[in-house]
Amino acid sequence: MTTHRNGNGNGRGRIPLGALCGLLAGGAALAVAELVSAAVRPEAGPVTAVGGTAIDRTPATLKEWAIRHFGTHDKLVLQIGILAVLAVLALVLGVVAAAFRRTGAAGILVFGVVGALAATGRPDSRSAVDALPSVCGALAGAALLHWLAGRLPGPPVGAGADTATGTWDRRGFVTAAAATAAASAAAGLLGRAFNTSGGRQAVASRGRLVLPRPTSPAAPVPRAAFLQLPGLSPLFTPNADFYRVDTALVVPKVDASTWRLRIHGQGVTSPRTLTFDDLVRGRAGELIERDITLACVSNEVGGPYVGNARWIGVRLAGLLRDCGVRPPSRGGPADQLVARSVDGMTIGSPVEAVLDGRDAMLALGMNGRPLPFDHGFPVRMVVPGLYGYVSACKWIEDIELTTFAAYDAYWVQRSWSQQAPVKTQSRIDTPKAEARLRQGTVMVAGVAWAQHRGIERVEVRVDDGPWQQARLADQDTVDTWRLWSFPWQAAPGAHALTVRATDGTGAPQTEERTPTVPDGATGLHSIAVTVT
Ligand SMILES: Nc1nc2c(c(=O)[nH]1)N[C@H]1C(S)=C(S)[C@@H](COP(=O)(O)O)O[C@H]1N2
Ligand SMILES: [Mo]
Repeated sequence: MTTHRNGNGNGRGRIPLGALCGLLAGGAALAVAELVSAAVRPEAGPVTAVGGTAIDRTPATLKEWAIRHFGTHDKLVLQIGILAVLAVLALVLGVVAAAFRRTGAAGILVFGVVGALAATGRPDSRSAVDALPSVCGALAGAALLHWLAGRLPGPPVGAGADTATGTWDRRGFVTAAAATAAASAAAGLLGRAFNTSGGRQAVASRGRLVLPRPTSPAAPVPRAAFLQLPGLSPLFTPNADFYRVDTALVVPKVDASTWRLRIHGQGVTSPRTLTFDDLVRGRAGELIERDITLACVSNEVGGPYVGNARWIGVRLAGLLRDCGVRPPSRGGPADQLVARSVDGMTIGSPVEAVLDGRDAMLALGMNGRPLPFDHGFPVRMVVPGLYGYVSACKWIEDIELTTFAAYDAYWVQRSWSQQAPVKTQSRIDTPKAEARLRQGTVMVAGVAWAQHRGIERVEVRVDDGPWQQARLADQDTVDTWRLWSFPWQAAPGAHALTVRATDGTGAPQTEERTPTVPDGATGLHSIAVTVT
């Protein structure tokens, strides 16, 4: 039998009520942290910071698994996972607080320290102020738990140290809980609203941008390069549909008017710091417009992480030469160009490739629009023929010339190759895998890419039959993917359709299946369909 105190509280419900207090305190902590992060930096919020740290520390295999299963939602899944874990821990701390309220409250402070360490340890953290959201949130949560748990009914186990200030009656507790939850929700939503509308300067600077007229426009696209069939990718991927792969839990919002790009390092005889205006006005180098297909090394055979766009930007080779950079083949000391982004990503490209005459650029326009924030506004790199993780730094702010021997960039530190030219690939877009089709003529169609080598031939195989030539749409450039189609006389039954491409050097796509790690998947895309 439990002791009666103040005539109303008996011990029943002390544990579940404690758990509820824990949840309320945890929610309040996150809400306060969210609100404070709006004043500090959205990226400094504890969930974002811990999530970012988790992304950086996740082994490549697990990351591949997450991308494969959750696709572009992998980050949302991660954040929900963190919140779920925090909710369970808050419940536990609440139960602890019901017995030992100082210990429970101290537990919340420990989480504050973890969040603060994660926030200040991020590569984009520039000041200890980033600890504030976690610290303020934890202090608020701990104080709240201490207060709520202090008046729970029944005797606290650790009663010796804790003198209760009274006991909640039912109405008092419900009122306190509801008020706390409402205040947390309001603070959290307010913080969220500030955080998402944040970067107003950045949004304004993007809105003001009028894309410059390129001095070297893209060559006209042959009319026969376009091919429109239901289910087939368009030649140009609309910005809104363009795949997105990056480690940013909060998309960086960079103000173009204060943005700077520093170019420095080995063999850079005249280091430069460029403004956005320097790029737009052509003072940094020739403005070129080019059609380039971008592909992710994490793309599985037949996967979606590839897209084609028309980019406008400054030719990187001329700019680097103006800074004194020479390719290794001409005696330059640096063989690696390391691009660094505002969010601390590092991407290393071979200097030789960047200077070999291909259209490597600092892009500021994508399909006739300023770069979308998701795709690197204000400036990103694009290098035809190399996977994104070794070429396409978004939100770039620094270029350092160094060597592959001296430095491993972000993904290379995580078991990917230092160098990764795009592998020849082809994909069936239509029909879809497992489609049920009517017998007769079925249009099989898709895309094939081998950036900077071009696509020379695409063939389709039905079941174990012979390879048959597909019809190729015209080539736009060797740096773009090529659309193809194959009118198939489909007979009833279950069938497998397989595609293979041959690149511009005459090398057929390899049939050997290899995983995406360490330098891109190989193998043929094959789908099963049923014809009735
Ligand atoms: N700052 C930054 N740039 C980045 C990345 C990143 O995580 N952070 N990911 C790279 C990878 S792996 C790819 S495939 C391309 C994807 O570009 P997209 O999201 O515009 O399609 O961006 C590259 N640039
Ligand atoms: Mo990628």
